[in-house]
Amino acid sequence: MSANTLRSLLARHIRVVSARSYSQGFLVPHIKHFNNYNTTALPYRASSYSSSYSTSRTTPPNQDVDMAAEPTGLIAKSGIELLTFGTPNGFKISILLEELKAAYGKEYTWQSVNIMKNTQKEPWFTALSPNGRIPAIVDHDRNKFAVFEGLAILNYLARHYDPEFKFSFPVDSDEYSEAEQWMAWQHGGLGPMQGQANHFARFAKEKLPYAVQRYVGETERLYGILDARLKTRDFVVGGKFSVADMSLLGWVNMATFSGVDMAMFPNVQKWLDRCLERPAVQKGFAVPGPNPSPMSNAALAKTLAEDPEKKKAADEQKKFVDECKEKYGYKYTSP
Ligand SMILES: N[C@@H](CCC(=O)N[C@@H](CS)C(=O)NCC(=O)O)C(=O)O
Repeated sequence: MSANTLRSLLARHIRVVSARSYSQGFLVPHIKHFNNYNTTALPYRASSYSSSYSTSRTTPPNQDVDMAAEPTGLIAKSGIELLTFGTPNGFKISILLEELKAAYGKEYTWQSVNIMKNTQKEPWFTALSPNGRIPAIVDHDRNKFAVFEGLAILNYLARHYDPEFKFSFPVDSDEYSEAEQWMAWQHGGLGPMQGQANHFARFAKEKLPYAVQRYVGETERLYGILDARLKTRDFVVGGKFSVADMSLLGWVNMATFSGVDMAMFPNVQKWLDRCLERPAVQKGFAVPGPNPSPMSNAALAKTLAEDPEKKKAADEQKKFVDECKEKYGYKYTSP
């Protein structure tokens, strides 16, 4: 088969997959639960962006891969292979890989693992990523060494593939420790809290006011911490765009969806704008695509400006969250 024929066949497959795969929203723990979620309160139709995602992979040459199917195993023979999905935790890694590509010419391969189809629970995947969640990487050049958990992946990639510390810090420097602290804070705080805010305020079948105000409130508190950190800095650590920023970017880029009012956090907003100016960040957000994601702050703002019905739904959602806060006497405080 000629390269051109193969290319056109793959393109056709990609379109077929795009139309089929992303028919429901993401950030949903298990597909079997999703059918119960009430998506009418969402400021967009969950099915409205089904055609714009791609499950295509950056396929290394001479590989025979069925592009129409969900991944069933690794496809690369060399370099880094990223197993990901269009979520805040997935973006952390595609952003660093795009930065490494731009800075050092390091190529990588990615596969889209549809978490709504529970592909991340398949034995081949959990053999690489025991927690059954994306993201995960495999380093084919280092004996297929597999790494799971965003923080560990970012640090692994930085250790092995950022020799000039363009996006990281020498291991014995104080900045290394600072970056580690903020990345741990993201893993133990901002990510889980914002994830639960999404779950209870957006997706849960049962709307529990206590849980809604608890998680949206705690998320706001954490944004206050980040805002204070960024008051005197352009980036989270060491005056340069680093793994510490990457670990947070995907989450902050969808803060509005989670019920966070970005106007309360001007330093975070300026930092986000600064990061989004980087071409590699834009490319990272496009894996697996689309970019901007329908849940990003920018896409949501556009949707709400254009669609009065969705604006109405969003206003109702905000009113609901405010009522939950009032019911339990929640007041925003952040040191
Ligand atoms: N602490 C992990 C969190 C990973 C995570 O929660 N991934 C989500 C997507 S953002 C996932 O795979 N969800 C599917 C599931 O729960 O089965 C990290 O930062 O890598």
